[in-house]
Order: sequence, then C-alpha cells, then structure tokens
Amino acid sequence: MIIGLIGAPNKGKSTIFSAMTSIDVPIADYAFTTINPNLGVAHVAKRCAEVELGVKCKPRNSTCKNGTRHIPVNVIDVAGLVPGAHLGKGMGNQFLNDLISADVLVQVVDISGKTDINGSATDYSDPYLEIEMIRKELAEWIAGIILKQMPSLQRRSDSDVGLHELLTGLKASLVDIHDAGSRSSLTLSNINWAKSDAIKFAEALLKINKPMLIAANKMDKGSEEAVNKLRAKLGNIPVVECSGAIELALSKAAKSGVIDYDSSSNAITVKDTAKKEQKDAIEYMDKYVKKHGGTGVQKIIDYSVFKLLGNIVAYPVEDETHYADHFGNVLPDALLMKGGSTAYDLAMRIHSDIAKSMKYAVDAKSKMRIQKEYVLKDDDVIKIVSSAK
Ligand SMILES: Nc1nc2c(ncn2[C@@H]2O[C@H](COP(=O)(O)OP(=O)(O)OP(=O)(O)O)[C@@H](O)[C@H]2O)c(=O)[nH]1
Ligand SMILES: [Mg+2]
Repeated sequence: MIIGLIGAPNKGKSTIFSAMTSIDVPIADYAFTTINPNLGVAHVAKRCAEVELGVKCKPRNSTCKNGTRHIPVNVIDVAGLVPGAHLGKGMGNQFLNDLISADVLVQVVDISGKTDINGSATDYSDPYLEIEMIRKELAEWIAGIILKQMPSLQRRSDSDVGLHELLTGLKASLVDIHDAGSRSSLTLSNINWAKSDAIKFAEALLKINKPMLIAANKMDKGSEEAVNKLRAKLGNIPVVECSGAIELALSKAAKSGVIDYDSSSNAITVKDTAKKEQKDAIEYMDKYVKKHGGTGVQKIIDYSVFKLLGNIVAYPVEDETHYADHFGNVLPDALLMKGGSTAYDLAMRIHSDIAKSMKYAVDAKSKMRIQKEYVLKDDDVIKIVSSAK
C-alpha cells in the first residue's frame, strides 16, 4: 500500500510527508526544494478490534494506543510538477517513475492561494488550476511512454498485452487497460494512435487506476469559502482540508516532550516544562485543531486507505478462543485487505503454503466454520485451518 504525494512546487508536500512519517526532510519556501524522492512509513488509524472484543491486544505488525490501531502504509513524496514538465520544464517528469506505483495520489494544493502554479509567491492563485495542470502532466507522461513504444506496439498482434506490459509500473491490470480503451473509444488491437488518442487513453486509465484526493493544505492561512469554491469546481473528487505545518509542529513538540499529542483523538496536553512562547504557539494550534476537528493529515491517510481504496482490516489468529497467535499475542496483526477479499486471500497474505493447503477457516468472533470463498468483513478475526506445517 503506497500513498503518493503529488503537486506543484512549494505547496507543502514534504511538510505533510514529514508530519506523516516523522522523517526530517528539506522543507523551504521556494520551488524545487525536493529533488530526490522521499520514502517513509505513515500509519492509518482505526478503532482496534480489542475494543469490540473486550480484550487487551499485543500488536506485532502495528501499534495500538488507547484503543486505536495504527497500521503502517508507505508514503512517497517527490519533486513538484510544473506546467510543461513533459517538455522538460522545472524538474521534468522522469521522477513520476518513482511515484506512479502509488495506489492513491494525494494532490497537495495551497488553499490560501499564496503560491502560484509554478510555486512562486503571489497575491492569489486559484488552486483549481494546479489540479488541472497535474492531471494534464500525468496524462502527458503516460502518453509519452505509449507513443515512444508505438512502433513496437503496432508490430504486436496482442498490442493490448503489450500496452499492459509497458504500463506495469502503474500497477494497472489488463482489465483496467481494456476498460480505459473502451472508455476512450479506442480499439486495443493494431494500435496506431495519434498523440491525442494516447492522451485520451491515459486520462481514462488515470481515472480508473489512480484514485485521487485533494489535500487543501495551508488551511491555517486559508478559508472555508476557498475550500467550498474548490469543492464546487471538482464535483466528486474529494477534498480534505489540512495544515501540514501545524501537524508537523505538533508532532515535533510531542517528540521533544513539550506536549502530549494524540493525532487520532486530537487531544493536546501541554507539559509544565513548556516555555511561555511555546505555550502561546500551542494554544494557537490547539484552537485550530478544535475548530477544524484535527489538522487533517491523519484524515488524508485514513480517507485514502479506507474510503478511496476501500480497504478493510482483518486480524489473522491461530488461537480463536483467545484471539491470539501461538505465542499468546492477542490480535497480533492487523492486515489491510482490499474490500471483497476472501478468507483464501487472507491465507495467501499470510503464506502461499498455508493458502495452498488451506482446509477452511474459523470466524473467531462467532466460532463458526467458514469456507475459503467467505468474503471478509471489516474487523474480522479469522483463524485459517491448513494442513501446512
Ligand atoms: N502556513 C502554512 N505553510 C505551510 C504549510 N505546509 C507547508 N507550508 C510551508 O510551505 C513551504 C513549502 O513547503 P514544502 O513542504 O517544502 O513544499 P513542497 O510542496 O514539498 O515543495 P517542493 O519540494 O519545492 O515541491 C514551506 O515554507 C512550508 O513551511 C501549512 O500547512 N501552512
Ligand atoms: Mg518537497
């Protein structure tokens, strides 16, 4: 599971990355601060099954704080894209190679409007322009890859498969490729596309294959009015308002012991050791958090993983009576699974040998035997019964 941060320069991508992962990366008030991609691990937050089951968990692959499970997901932050990136402007578009394997793209925009499409300071710039530009540059980039290989695609009788192979980096399935072909009214046999066809295809594929969320960042300097205006223009593309800067400052204050901060419940407690100016800054941030129901950074992760990608959480166990593994760790692993996954898919996630010799499974909550084809529900606790050693 990878969340990709994308956007024009100077919008706060690296700030959000750093807030999500606690990794220090260069952040500055000018364009192209980030050159090489930053990779890190963030955590999606969800109520732990220990609450429903009335037990105390002992996590292995994740952590649990006050009944909230934090499950790791990967995040990637790349350089800013500018108009004409496909023609080599700014940092160009080659770095999209690193980004495009992301399962979901979070486009960071400056909702305060104080930076323009190229990342320079300005009085006002409409963030909607950035969103259109990024879509266009992504489509240009994919179309460029296709057009470069057009002669060899034309030679193949199975050019749909060729296209699929060419675009494996996008994690698109052959079904996605066919779907994009039919949505853009293009035949995938004997491909002989003009640039406009390749762009149409790329746009269709992006819609199918790369769910997108807009992070309306710098909300501490923005307004509800600006968010509403953007939402009205975007239709069904979701917008989450956020302040990467406040989340980063809070997580740093927590790290240095000035406050206790729980980003899931938004609880901020100032320690006695905090100095006067620290207290003032925290008071300002606390007000922001209370007014907006959080900084929005955790919401970006949770919305991406659960709402946009439709994941659920499943807890595999070996001892269905105690909801534990064979060491006695209660609810040791919380696994993110695609909605619609089966008990067999869960077995595959544990080990292919276990899946191969799987006999059946047990729903640890009801203690009922379930079949391999059983479709997992969110928060299911499952024992896989297999003849594998
Ligand atoms: N007021 C405010 N400023 C922010 C926020 N997030 C980031 N900034 C500031 O915006 C500037 C750019 O932040 P970066 O995180 O470096 O932006 P970026 O999108 O990674 O920029 P590039 O790497 O150049 O593409 C810095 O001065 C940040 O402190 C925010 O939520 N509110
Ligand atoms: Mg950056």
